[in-house]
Amino acid sequence: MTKNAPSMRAASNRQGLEDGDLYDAIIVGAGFSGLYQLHSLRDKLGLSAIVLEAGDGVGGTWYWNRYPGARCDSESHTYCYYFNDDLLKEWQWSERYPGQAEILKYLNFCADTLDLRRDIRFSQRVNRAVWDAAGYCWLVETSAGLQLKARFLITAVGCLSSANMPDIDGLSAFDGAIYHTGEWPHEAVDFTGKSVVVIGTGSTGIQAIPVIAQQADNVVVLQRTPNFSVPARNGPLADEFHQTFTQDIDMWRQKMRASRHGHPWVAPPRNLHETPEDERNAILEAGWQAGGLGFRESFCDILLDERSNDIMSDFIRSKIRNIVKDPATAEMLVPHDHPFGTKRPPIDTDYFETYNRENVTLVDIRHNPIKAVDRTGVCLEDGSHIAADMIVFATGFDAMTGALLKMGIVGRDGLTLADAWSEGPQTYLGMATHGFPNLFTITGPGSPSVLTNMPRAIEQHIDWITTLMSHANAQSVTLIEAELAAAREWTSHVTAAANETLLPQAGHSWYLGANVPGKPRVFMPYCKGLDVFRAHCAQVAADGYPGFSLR
Ligand code: NA7
Repeated sequence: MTKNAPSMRAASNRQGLEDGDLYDAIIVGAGFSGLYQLHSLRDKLGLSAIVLEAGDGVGGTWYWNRYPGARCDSESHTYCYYFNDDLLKEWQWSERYPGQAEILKYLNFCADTLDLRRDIRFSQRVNRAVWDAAGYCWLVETSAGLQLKARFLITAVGCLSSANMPDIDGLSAFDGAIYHTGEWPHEAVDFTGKSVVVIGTGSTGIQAIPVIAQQADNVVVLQRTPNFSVPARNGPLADEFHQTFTQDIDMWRQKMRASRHGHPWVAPPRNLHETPEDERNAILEAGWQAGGLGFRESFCDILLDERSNDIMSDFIRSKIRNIVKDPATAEMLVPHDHPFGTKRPPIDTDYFETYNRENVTLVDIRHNPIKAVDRTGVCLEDGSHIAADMIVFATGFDAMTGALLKMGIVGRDGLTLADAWSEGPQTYLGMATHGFPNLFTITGPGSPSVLTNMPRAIEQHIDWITTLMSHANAQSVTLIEAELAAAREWTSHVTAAANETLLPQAGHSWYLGANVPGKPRVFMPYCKGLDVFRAHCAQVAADGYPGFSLR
């Protein structure tokens, strides 16, 4: 143990900490990650931990993203905690894919069942966190003026939580209402009788546009890049589903553990381009009819072999042309600048069908960009004007690093996280950064995160971090820091892994940070698979944590 460093607190004396006292851990964020991390540290290790949350309720992503049509792309019975069978048995999902309100309710149920609220401070946005080398602790401040200190700082801020709002001339002069899907109001937004402009056709726009179109007077979609999308085939789940599921929880758990993405399926070992045409067409059609993210996994080489990807991409293109009745609109919707799956693949409910509605118009802003917004609508470069009562920005997020960099994190010797990552994030296993002792980033850049069914990646990270903290406690280790060489090597490996695939071919994807002006272009998520990553992390633990300095 480092001389004079405080040791971790035992369960028996963690009660009744005051604000000036030293916590074992401050966790930032009360979504899926923060809740489970609190439970793990407090209830499994008996440490003193507190969660600071910017919102006034739990839920994280699902607290903020309340836009019309907000729904998870993972199937309900897989998009939940698996660390506790009782939670799985007690909670019954109503649809194949859970909607935002239901997920939020689920996370509130978990927070209540596990009695987590008493250790969460709401309406506390962390805006500064400084490593105090003399005190061996993190000093954390919130915008509400709260100051706390803790030996460990654990970020549980999600990968997609910092809204990306384009800087458009004249936006503040707009007389109507402006919304960003990632910061949606808590009260219902009524589109009845309104002219609505939607900007963005990523997963979010693809979910929101069909729902808004059902209510609004007219909708104009401003599309910069056409996107692939596969039908979700959402629907209600029968009661029998829950009964059958709860009898076989372990089977589902094992299926997800065996999978690259943490979903309960594994791509069969068949290459698309080598499969005879009749056979592959039948497989693709069956996958399309089944719907969801499993479509991509009907063959194993979609992200590895351009020939196979071309066939799958063409299959989707032909579906778009079949669904959309107006040929000019259909052509505008057909993706042409990236292979399928190299951007986050959306799944939808009636997205392409929505363009057959009389009240929906698609406008290509790739060739005719937005020039400005004025009092009454959006002006395009060619001088045309689109009148609007409301503008909905479905323009995504400063993904994976945005929320972390906004927290004002300063590590050893005054090094800011922004400086440490000025050329792109450099982490060891996505969880630790050299120069930032006792800081863990759950599903940080360099981990599988957004390429997976998130709760599976979250549980893997938290279990691993919790085991490491337990090990540190047992060994009287008070400082844990990623070594520079290990972080460099891991980050190079993350890049090399991406370069073995087609993923970097989507040059404008947020996986690369390309959606935010000035952001370094680095492929951030680790793409070898959650199964491979889990095994690697387990080996690091078994070997005594090489790559970490434990003092
Ligand atoms: P995405 O996937 O980043 O999509 C954002 C969309 O907004 C995309 O179509 C962008 O076009 C468009 N965009 C972004 N900035 C602009 C500007 N300045 N002008 C016009 N259009 C713009 O975000 P989502 O919220 O849809 O999805 C994020 C993740 O959340 C999703 O993958 C799920 O994991 C949940 P572009 O393609 O960049 O040309």
